[in-house]
Amino acid sequence: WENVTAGEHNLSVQLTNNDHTPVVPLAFETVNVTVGGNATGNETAVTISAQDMAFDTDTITVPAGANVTMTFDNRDAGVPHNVAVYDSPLRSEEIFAGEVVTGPAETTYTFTAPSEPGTYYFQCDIHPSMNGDFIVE
Ligand SMILES: [Cu+2]
Repeated sequence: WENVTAGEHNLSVQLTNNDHTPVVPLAFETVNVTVGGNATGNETAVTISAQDMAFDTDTITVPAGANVTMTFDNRDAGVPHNVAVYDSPLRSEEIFAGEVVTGPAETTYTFTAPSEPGTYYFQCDIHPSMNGDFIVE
């Protein structure tokens, strides 16, 4: 499994007949798993999509220093987009620049958020009018 949220999960299997009724005697097993992050538990997942030349959000918020998993869904057929994070709209410092994908396509970016809380900036590098605040808190 990918993109499993942090926390406790139960995984269960049960043996059944072809019609999905349980075999008798019952045969099943359950395991409890805890999905954690690193020692600080600082994992976060965000999703963003692009459609009709616009992102579906103008704000992305992540914890400071988090290991970010960003699922990006480009729904614009034949149009290349990415998501890139900079220090500010002046883009004097690049924090992360995601690979450009041509829609319809979904991709997963992973990067580390700045350790310093504040309001940063994200945009599509191909279409900088697609942008918003990348908030680190
Ligand atoms: Cu774009």
